[in-house]
Amino acid sequence: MSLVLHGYWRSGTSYRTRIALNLKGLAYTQSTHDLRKGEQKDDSFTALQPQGLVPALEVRPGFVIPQSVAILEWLEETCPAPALLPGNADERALVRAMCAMIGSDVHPLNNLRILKYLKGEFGQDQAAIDHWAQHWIAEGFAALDRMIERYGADYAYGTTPTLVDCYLVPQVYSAERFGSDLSEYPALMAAYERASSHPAIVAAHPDKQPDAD
Ligand SMILES: N[C@@H](CCC(=O)N[C@@H](CS)C(=O)NCC(=O)O)C(=O)O
Repeated sequence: MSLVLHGYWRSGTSYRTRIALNLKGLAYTQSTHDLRKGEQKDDSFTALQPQGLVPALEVRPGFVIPQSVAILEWLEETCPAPALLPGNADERALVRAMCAMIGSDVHPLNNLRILKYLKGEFGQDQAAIDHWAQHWIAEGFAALDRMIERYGADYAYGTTPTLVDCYLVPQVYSAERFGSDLSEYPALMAAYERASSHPAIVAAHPDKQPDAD
């Protein structure tokens, strides 16, 4: 299997995907699409991902998976060890719910195209944009903190890394960039600190990527 991750070093969803690939111990190469230059909208990339959003995982010629949630689920199905989902259905549902708190209810509201739209269509300045991002992060993190308090041990869910860590670590990175106050989420931040020192997760950090500047 020769995997190509189409992404961008600072993209949270690319970061999420790199964490899962690294935790699974899979080799991959990266093809960068510079979001600052709008390269995600180039025809060569929208031929692979019609939305023009990174990431996309090229598995083999002619087979590309768009959407990080689909990529992560595909990785879990095709490379089951080490497992990033627990063994029983109840627990898997909880892990997926915790992922969705970030993946469905926080990240999409803070995505580049949303923020650009707020700026361009509604004339919002950077302070208003940061306020907007901080608001949705605070709402999502408050709920997730309670879930981690209840279900986390060393990691956000249980004692080993799960898909929740793939979502959590990049979202904290993003929250820090938006200037969020993270002191109100002790369980979440403890899980973040634990996960972000895992070697596979360290290696996925944006600053360590070949396209980082
Ligand atoms: N639901 C998508 C979201 C992907 C996404 O929002 N990617 C961002 C980077 S984190 C992007 O490509 N933004 C480019 C843009 O907004 O034009 C996924 O999880 O893959």
